[in-house]
Amino acid sequence: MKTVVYPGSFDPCTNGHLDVIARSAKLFDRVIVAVLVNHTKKPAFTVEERVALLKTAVADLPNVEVHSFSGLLVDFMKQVGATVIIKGIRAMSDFEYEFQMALTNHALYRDIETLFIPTSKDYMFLSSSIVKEIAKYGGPLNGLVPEALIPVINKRCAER
Ligand code: COD
Repeated sequence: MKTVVYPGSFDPCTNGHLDVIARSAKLFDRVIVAVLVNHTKKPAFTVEERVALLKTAVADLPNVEVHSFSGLLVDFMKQVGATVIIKGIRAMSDFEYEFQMALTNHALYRDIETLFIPTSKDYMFLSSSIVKEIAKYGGPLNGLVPEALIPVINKRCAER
């Protein structure tokens, strides 16, 4: 059984993230979405809230689980017995950062491989920051995040 881990901040998850998750779920037996407990950044959503939003969004994907982790990703990978990291790539700027992370994670744990999934063209511009910016000024989030999450995201971003 091939287990892969898709790590991120997911603050909040977007349709870009969910596209990568759904495509990974078709390729692998088990996909673990791993939400980073950020100690340095101040996220809009707590880790529990980010996990809950993701769980709602992936409810129809039976081979997808949502976990949280802190510390090094490679240590989490060892804990869950996975050796493949999935990363989404939008642009060359993503690639440069993700390439460095892939080499670092491989240097930290030789069994680890990182697989890059290119974004779908509809989500090339999409990020959690863009979603928060639109929501803060009351703009429409339709098509950018799952419909069910829109009220929660709008409420939090309006409060900030
Ligand atoms: N289309 C496709 N992919 C996308 C899109 C989109 N529209 N938006 C985002 N993605 C991809 C990103 O490229 C990334 O691969 C993933 O989705 C998650 O994105 P974010 O922004 O939610 O998460 P990041 O980039 O902040 O996550 C960073 C990690 C948590 C993966 C990283 O900081 C980490 O592994 N931290 C743990 C400490 C560690 O082990 N560091 C490495 C060694 S120093």
